Amino acid sequence: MEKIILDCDPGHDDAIAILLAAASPEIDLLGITTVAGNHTIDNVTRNALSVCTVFGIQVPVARGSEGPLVIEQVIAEEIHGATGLDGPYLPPASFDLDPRHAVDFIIETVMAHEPGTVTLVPVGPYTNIALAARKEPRIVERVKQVIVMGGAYTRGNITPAAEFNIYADPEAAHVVFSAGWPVTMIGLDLTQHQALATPELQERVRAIGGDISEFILDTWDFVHTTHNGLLDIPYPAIHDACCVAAVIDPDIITVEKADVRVELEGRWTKGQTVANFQSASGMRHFGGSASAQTDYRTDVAITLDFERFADLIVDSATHLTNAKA
Ligand code: PIR
Ligand code: CA
Repeated sequence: MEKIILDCDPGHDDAIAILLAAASPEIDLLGITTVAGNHTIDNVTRNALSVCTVFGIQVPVARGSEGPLVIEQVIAEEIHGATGLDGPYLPPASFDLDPRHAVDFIIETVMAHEPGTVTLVPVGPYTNIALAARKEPRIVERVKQVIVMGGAYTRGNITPAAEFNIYADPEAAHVVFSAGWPVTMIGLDLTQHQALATPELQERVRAIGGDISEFILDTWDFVHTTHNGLLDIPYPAIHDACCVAAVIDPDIITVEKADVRVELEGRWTKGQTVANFQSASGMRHFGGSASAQTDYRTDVAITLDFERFADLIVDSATHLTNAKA
């Protein structure tokens, strides 16, 4: 079993990431940490507890950072609504928050497990992860890997160049990409163009029946209406669950190595992830010279095995529906 901490800002697609993490036999979900992103920390934390309640699961949930490290807070209310998870019915929480701050939860959990065994899965802005790496640098060596949802090497969703999780806290993203731990970047190139809730997938979820099935369909119905006019995609994107799917089955994605840098100052490109896939030394790499430069090697996700991904969602929803009955 792969041990993970899911750091999230639920968030419609974050809820599907929680579903996969909680239901899959391949995953040991050590805890959920929350971060301000899609909405305020109060709302996303309340949503995380509600989502767990709907799914009939109980894991430690620790509340995290209220806002980005340096810039002013940006939220994605135009996509996720006034609660951050508008659409489905959100029941009151059936259990209490973990008393620790998310940053301390991450540090204590990573340090309490064997080196090389805990995977961090940040699917909101990376504020908590960056703070944890700064507060306890030993976690950088100790975690197994970091599989992030965020960035894009083709096009953005919040600006032409930038993806929301990076744009909402670019300095935190810089810390995560440059820390030295193994990073896999699952960006919009994959999540917004290959991981969509197609009519076929929606029908398979509908066929399960029950309140978990209804909840999932309601999340997709809501973002389908808010995507309209904002994004040129035909069906709701299931961004965050792609990272959990890649923990369950690394072969579900293909990756290519690149040196990924976060644009912190661009006029049109702030928050862009600039990915250098080129390794030949003739090119002027970052820093303008071909030599004597740090090379941050990131595994950048390129393609998704969508059929396998869809099966994981249907299997997870079926499993939790049966467990709840
Ligand atoms: C933000 C998101 C999704 C769509 C828009 N337009 C804005 C959230 C998702 O939860 C995901 O983690 C990431 N941020 C995708 O940019
Ligand atoms: Ca998210």
